[in-house]
Amino acid sequence: MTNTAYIALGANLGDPAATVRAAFGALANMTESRVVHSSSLYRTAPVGITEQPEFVNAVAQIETGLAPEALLDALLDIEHRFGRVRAERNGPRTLDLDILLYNDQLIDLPRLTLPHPRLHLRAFVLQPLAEIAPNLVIPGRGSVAAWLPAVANQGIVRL
Ligand code: A4P
Ligand code: MG
Repeated sequence: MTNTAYIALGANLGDPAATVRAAFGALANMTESRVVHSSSLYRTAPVGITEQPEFVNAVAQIETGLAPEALLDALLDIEHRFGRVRAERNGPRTLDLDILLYNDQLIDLPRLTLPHPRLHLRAFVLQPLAEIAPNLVIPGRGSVAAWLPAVANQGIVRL
């Protein structure tokens, strides 16, 4: 379990807070993996399609023996178990799990981009990330803390 990864959790259908809490448990049960830090839950205004329910978002730091694509498969499997139906991009979802960072790897595959290409633009990712890893540097982009002021206008409340 020598790799460190950060996972973004998001939900805005059903009981999103309960879903995100249960999803932390599912991450902890992934093969060859353990959750090292869990952020607080945050209630966040929808970004992209704004005519949809508010989200609950959080971030987990994990240690894992899974390679990046195997980790993505494990996350997609958890999404399916939580009843995720993919309809419109950026639209409502029972559970969305994204890999934000995997060590300091840069990956550009059709099904996996690392670091997550939009993570530095979103308060719903940056704020929980800053809570559990204040000194984290996004490879190629600089520190999480340095990006926070740019998203200060995005609605986010710690639960
Ligand atoms: N994929 C590529 N890179 C990654 C990665 N680093 N981690 C691929 C996870 N998946 C990655 O994702 C589509 C495909 O992206 C996956 O099959 C995988 O192969 P998806 O989850 O089906 O689609 P999506 O999440 O709707 O699209 P996308 O582009 O991931 O959307 P975003 O940018 O993640 O935004 N507002 C608030 N407040 N909170 C939110 O959580 N989320 C979104 C989704 C929009 N607005 C939001 C929130
Ligand atoms: Mg996703």
